[in-house]
This record gives sequence, C-alpha cells and structure tokens, in this order.
Amino acid sequence: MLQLSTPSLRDSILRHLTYSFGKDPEHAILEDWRMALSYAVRDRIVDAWFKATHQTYETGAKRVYYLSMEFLIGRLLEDGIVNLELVEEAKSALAEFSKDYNDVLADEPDAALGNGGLGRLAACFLESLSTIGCPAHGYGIRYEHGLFRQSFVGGRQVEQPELWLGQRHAWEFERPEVRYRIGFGGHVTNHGETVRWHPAEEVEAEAFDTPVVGWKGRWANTLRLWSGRAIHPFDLAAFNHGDYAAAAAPEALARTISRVLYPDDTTEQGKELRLKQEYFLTGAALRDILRRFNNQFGDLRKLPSKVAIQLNDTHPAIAGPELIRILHDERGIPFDESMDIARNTLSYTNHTLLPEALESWGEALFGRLLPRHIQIIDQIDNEHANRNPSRTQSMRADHQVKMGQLSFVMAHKVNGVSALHTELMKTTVFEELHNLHPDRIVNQTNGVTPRRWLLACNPRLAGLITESIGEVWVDDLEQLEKLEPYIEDAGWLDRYGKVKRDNKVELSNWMGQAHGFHVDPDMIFDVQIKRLHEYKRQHLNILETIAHWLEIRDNPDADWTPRLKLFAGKAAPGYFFAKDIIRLINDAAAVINADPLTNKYLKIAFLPNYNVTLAERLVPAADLSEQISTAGKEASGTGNMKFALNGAPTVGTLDGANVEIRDHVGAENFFLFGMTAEEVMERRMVESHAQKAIAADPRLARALEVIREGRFSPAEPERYHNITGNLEGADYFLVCSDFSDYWRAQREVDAAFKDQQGWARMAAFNTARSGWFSSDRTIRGYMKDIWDAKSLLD
Ligand code: 26Y
Repeated sequence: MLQLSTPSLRDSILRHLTYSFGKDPEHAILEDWRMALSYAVRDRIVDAWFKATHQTYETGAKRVYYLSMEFLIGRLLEDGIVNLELVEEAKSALAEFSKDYNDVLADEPDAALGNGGLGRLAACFLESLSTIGCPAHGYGIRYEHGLFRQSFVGGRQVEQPELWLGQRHAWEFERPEVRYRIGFGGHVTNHGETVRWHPAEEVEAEAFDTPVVGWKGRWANTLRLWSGRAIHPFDLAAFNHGDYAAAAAPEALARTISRVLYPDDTTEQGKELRLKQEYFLTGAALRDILRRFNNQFGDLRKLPSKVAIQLNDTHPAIAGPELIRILHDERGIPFDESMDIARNTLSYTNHTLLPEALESWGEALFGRLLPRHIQIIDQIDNEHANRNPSRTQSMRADHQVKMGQLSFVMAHKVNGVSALHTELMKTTVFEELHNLHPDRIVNQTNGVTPRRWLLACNPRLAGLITESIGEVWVDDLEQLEKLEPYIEDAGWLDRYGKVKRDNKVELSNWMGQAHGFHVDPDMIFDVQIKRLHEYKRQHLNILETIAHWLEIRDNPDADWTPRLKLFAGKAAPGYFFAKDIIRLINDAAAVINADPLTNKYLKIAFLPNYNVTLAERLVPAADLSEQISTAGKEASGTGNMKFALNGAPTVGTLDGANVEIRDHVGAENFFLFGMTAEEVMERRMVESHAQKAIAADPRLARALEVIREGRFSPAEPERYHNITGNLEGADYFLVCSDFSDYWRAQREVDAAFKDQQGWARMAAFNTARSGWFSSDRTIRGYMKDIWDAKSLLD
C-alpha cells in the first residue's frame, strides 16, 4: 500500500480550509472550520480504515453485518478526535486560529437517524466492533430527515422536520458505483422448477459510506447507508410536452423511500412505505453482502462460515425470505438447503415484548408488494411445521404475516437484551418456539460505549479516573473496579464529589444561557430522559413531584432537601396520551416553579428536543437516575447504564437491565421500589387495583385531585381528565399501585442526599462497579455465542 506521511493536525486543517473549501482563515465561517477540522480528522480515520479493509481481505476473516433501520449516531467529530487521542492537538491548533474547540464541535448537526434505545444501541455496537477489531459493516437507510425536532408551544409538543443534511456533512463518502435495483410488486412466474419474480416497479439504492473508528484508531469499520434514487431520474418526454412536474416525478417518487425516519418506536402502523423501506434496506444490503462474498469465496454453501448477519429487531426480517429467494430462485439451490444456509447465517435480536410493537403485516399489502416473498414465507412455515409436528402456531395467522415468528424460525440464535427480558421471551411471545428450539434463545445484556459515554462526555471524571488507575479502563471497562480502594480515601472522594459538582455548575450555566432557566447547583439533579411512553411512567414521576410540592406547601419551613426534576424526551406525533403527559409536566412546572413558598426546594424543567447531544450534557451532571418503568416492560434500557457509570445512583424498579445494574453496584447503592414483573401480572387481576391504591394513599389522592380540578390548567380545568381518568380507571401500567413505594424511595433519596459524603460514596461505587455494562463486553458476547467471529486485533 502507498504510504503518505501524516502532516500535523494544524497543517492539515489549514490545507483543507484552503484547498477543500476555498477559504482563507480571514474569511472562513465557523462551519468552514468545523469542516476543515473534520476532514483533517477524517483523513487519519481513512488510513485506519484502509488498513482494516486490507487485513480483512488478506486473512479471509468472517465478517459481521448489522442490519438496522436505525442508527442514532449523534455528532461524530468529537468521537473521532477522542478515539484518535487528538483532543489537545485539536484544541491548540484551533486556538492558533483564535477558534474555540467547543464552538467548533457544537456546529455539527446531531445525526438522529433513530428513535431511541434500539438505534443508539446500534451506534454503540458499531463503535465497539471497531474498538475490538471485528470486521463488520452496519447497514441502514440514509434518511434525509431524521427524528423530528421538538419544541413546546404553550407547553405542548410541536414537531418540526429535522434536516441534518441542511449543513455540510463531513463524514460520508458517496459511492455512485455501488447501486442496486430494488423491486416491488409485479407477479411471479413458474416454469417447471424455476420460479421468477417480475417486479412492477424498481428503485435504485445508492451507497453512502461512513467510516467508524475505534479506540486509538487501531481499526475502522463501515456504516453503509442506502439512499433511494430513480432508475430514470428524468422524464424527457414529459418535459418536452411542457409538463415539468411530471418530468421530475420519477425522481421525487424514488426518493420518498429514504426521505424520513418513522418517528414511532412502539406503535406498529402497518404503513406501506415502512414495509418498502424495510425491503429497500434489506434487499440492498443482501446484494452487497453476496457480491462481496462471491468476489472473495464463491461457494454459497460456505456462506455461514464467512458471514454473520444480525437483524436488529424484526425490521429487516425480510432478510430470511429474500436470502432464500436469491439462493433458491436465482442460484438454484434446493429450498430446504437454502433455508438452512439462510438460518445459519442469520440471527435476530428482540427489543420489546409490548404486543403493540410486534410487527405484523396484512397479507394483502404484503402479497401486493412482495408477491414472491409471501409464497416463500408460506413454504418456510410449512417446512418448519413438517420438521416440528407439534407446532400449533403459524407465522401466517389472522391474515397477517407475523415478523417475530418469521425471524425466530429463520435465525440460528435469537437474543434478548437483558437477563429478565430474555427469560420473559421464553415464557411469553416465544413460548412455543422456545419449547421446540430450547437452545436458540440466548441473552446478551446491552451495553454502552465508554468512549462516548464517559471519556468524551465527562472529561472531568475521565481525568480523575485515568489519574488514579491509568487509562486501561477505556477499552477494558471492568478495570474501573480498581477505583474501589480510592473510595475509602476522603481526599479522593472529595475530588470525585467536586467533579460532579463542577459538572452540575456547567449544566446550570448552560440551562441559564440556553433556556433562561436558573437553578441552584446544590439541588439534587433528578433526571428522567427517554422517549415518552406510558410504560416508562413519566406520569408517575410528575405525580410524585406534585404530591411532594403539596407536602412542602403544608410545611414550608421544614428541612426539605432541594430538588430539581429534569425531564427530556419526545413523544411519537400520534401518541396523544404521551403528548398530554408532556403538557402536564410543562403546566405543572409553570405553576410550581413560580411558587415562592416552595421554589427554593423544588423546581421542574422539561428541556426540549432531547437527542444524543443533550444526553451527553445531562448524564455527567445527574445525581439521580429515574428508571421507573412498570416491571416487565422495559426490555433493557441503556440510559440506566450511562447514569450509573457517570455516578448517578438509580431510583428504579426491577425491570430490564436495572436488575443487573443493582446486582453489580450493590443493593445499598440503588433505590429500589415497586412490584416485580410477576407481582405486576398478579396485580392486574385484582379488581379496582387503582382505586384501592388511591384510597390507601392520601398523598396520591390529593395529587390526582389537584390535577383533576385544574390547578395546573385553570383556563381549562378538564384538560387532564384523560390522564386522571386513565389512572383512576384501568391504570394498565400500575402507576397508582406503585406510587406509595416510589414515594418512600424518594424520601430515602432526600435523606441520603443530606449526607454529601455518603452520597458521593454511593455515586463512586456506581462508577467503580459499572464496568460490565460496556458495549465491548456485549459485542464479545455476540462474537462468541452468536456470530462465531474473531477479532483481528487480539
Ligand atoms: C415496528 C416499529 C414501530 C418499531 C420501531 C422502533 C418498533 C420498535 C422500535 C424500537 C424499539 C426500541 O428502541 N426498543 C428499546 O431497545 C433498547 C435497546 O435494546 C432497549 O434498551 C429498550 O429497553 C427498548 O425499549
């Protein structure tokens, strides 16, 4: 390979400013500097990227492909700088041009090509795969509009389109030579043994590549995102007839396929465009994977030994039938053998048990769009039933195609994302399939990348840790346990406490400047940030806040522990109940923050437009992590891990990975409350469980009453009757039943926080014992138990 010498970062920035962007330092705007720095960093990433690609080819190593409809990658510049250890060099290079490092970083748009947990997990996984040196590609869609931007008008969520490509984007390489035709609709012909699909309509998928660099730049993998384009982008005949709209129509139509991210993460909408997006991603990815495999190895029967394809939830589940279609219809491999090759190549991760989030498609829609695939699905179903005569369920019940069932049958491993979730999979949605295939379900508890979620976002804490135990923790996070002896050193613990306090001051200053919201950094920073969902129970949090407010008003001179309740999160545009919860929190905040009797003890803020960048600000400054979902509903959670790692103890239920977090950090460093998943199922059977809970707890009754009578919405007293009615009625998520115990846990928090040293100890134990929650550990688990893939760096 040709070797170029690496210029200094300063020279490289200046070169790019001059020759890539045609600006001199006097005329460059902030965006030019951001782009020049990004290109300077990107050059170095490309060097690592080529090296990794060559090594993968030369060794003939097995490759991992992660198919996901979402990659919530956020900003990439700091990630690159931190992983290449260029922070100091970048700061001083920019300083030489009188540019502030943080201003330049803040100019980058936050790429929100995902909704929440599933998409952010995919992004952490890509970074860990590169850090570990496992040859891998992420495959996704290059949405022009990521998740909507949220603002509040009169306390209500308003959605605006997001345009991350509105500013120049430094990280992608367009690959016009990598294009595939993806068909839809049409009909199927049979000539003896040969079956052929003749699509009625075709669009082209074009590749855009983003290199993903790992720690110290030792390895880089590729995120390949597909963009839709027309095969014949321009209708000249229409143009010549003067019909300019019709002339441009083919291009506009083809582009809609990658135009927007679906903004829902738990209500399956059954929209045709969504199914088209899913096949578009999967079809393009499989063609690309098979092309690469053919170039290198040829014999398709060897596919499972050289290729592992992970399905991130059921969204790319069409990969099963599509792979069979290619192997059987196009390459002539017998059906049952094609099915075995496909299954040995594919594996599937389940991320939710909520019935409303399990994908299924009406057979009419599915058959119209993918007429050959629906035949193949029936054949898979029959073949599977023949091999397993005791099978009673089908993947084709109630005129629906059940994507969970299909994914399970077409995967050699199926995994849950926390120990509890995996066990529940075996006894609920996949009970029958699990009994037929008892070795198929495995657990891989989620993790988060410590490069972004500690080293980059919390430089003060990262600095203290490195000073204490060296930098070994950065790619071996369990080394954090070496901090434990330091916790007993009062001087060290003071410094740990000061890191948190400084982070809180920084956040307070930012909230003052950016939102005009002023808070005392000595309050408990109590944080709940995540998508808005009834099962996540932001309404439990605000009910407790209101009850607490009323209690302070009763006795304003008591020794209350001052608390800031911080919320952030988006509601799906069509999820009206969740939007009402946002509005209630904002309305309550307006009243409570303005109450002179209480506002030195209690404040509420709902920060708008939650995204990865905002999380990076909030997590390092949090004292308390709210993980209060109804037990059995949150598959894992990953925010819970970020908080624990950054020294915020959890107030939480025994749900998802909370269970494992508590096991690791110690019960004495975790504020547990609420019913277990089993108790939840029993309580739902109790008649009038909500009414009984309300009758038993006057604080809860009073909080509901003030909401109902319109204390927070005097102009429209009935505004929240939908919420109070729901809680006083069915209360499916058991807000009322868990309220009293949540209240108790919160008062324990108040008491514990009064002892600042004791609190710092608890926080420090959370940091020291969270090393297991690194996504490096998770990825090594997938490599060993699911993919049979090796690191090329070990
Ligand atoms: C079918 C469509 C409507 C849909 C789109 C997105 C369905 C689900 C989703 C996303 C689900 C999701 O984000 N699940 C979360 O995955 C995280 C990573 O495993 C978990 O930590 C988290 O508990 C789970 O809710």
